[in-house]
Amino acid sequence: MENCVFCKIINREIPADIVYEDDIMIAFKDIAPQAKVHILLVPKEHIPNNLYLEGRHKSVIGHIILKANEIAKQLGIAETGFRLIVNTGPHSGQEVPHIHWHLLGGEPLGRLIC
Ligand code: D5M
Repeated sequence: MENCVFCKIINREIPADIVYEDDIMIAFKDIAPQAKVHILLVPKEHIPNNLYLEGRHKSVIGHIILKANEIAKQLGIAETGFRLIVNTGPHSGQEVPHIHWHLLGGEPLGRLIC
């Protein structure tokens, strides 16, 4: 998708600190971290937000959520715990209209974040 910052990262048009990638998704460090560890998990398909998910995306969603566990383990935040967040639409504060899961951890988290 033209002008989508996350599509540009996927297409290597802009740089990112990538921690994981496969055919379905990419994971990279958030540019403005809100916790010691703050990773964004992003499907390669441009899906604007949670409301645009369809039945055919079930395997993509499952893949990303399972990979979140692996990435959390790889980054050493699994045992102490982490949070996965998906913002959807204006009231959530969603800034980038390409669905993504925030993976946050590495320290105790406040109740409201992202
Ligand atoms: O979260 C969007 C998140 O995306 C926000 O935490 C900043 C992050 N962001 C924006 N641009 C970049 C780049 N170029 N690299 C890494 N991270 C980025 P939202 O849920 O949409 O509010």
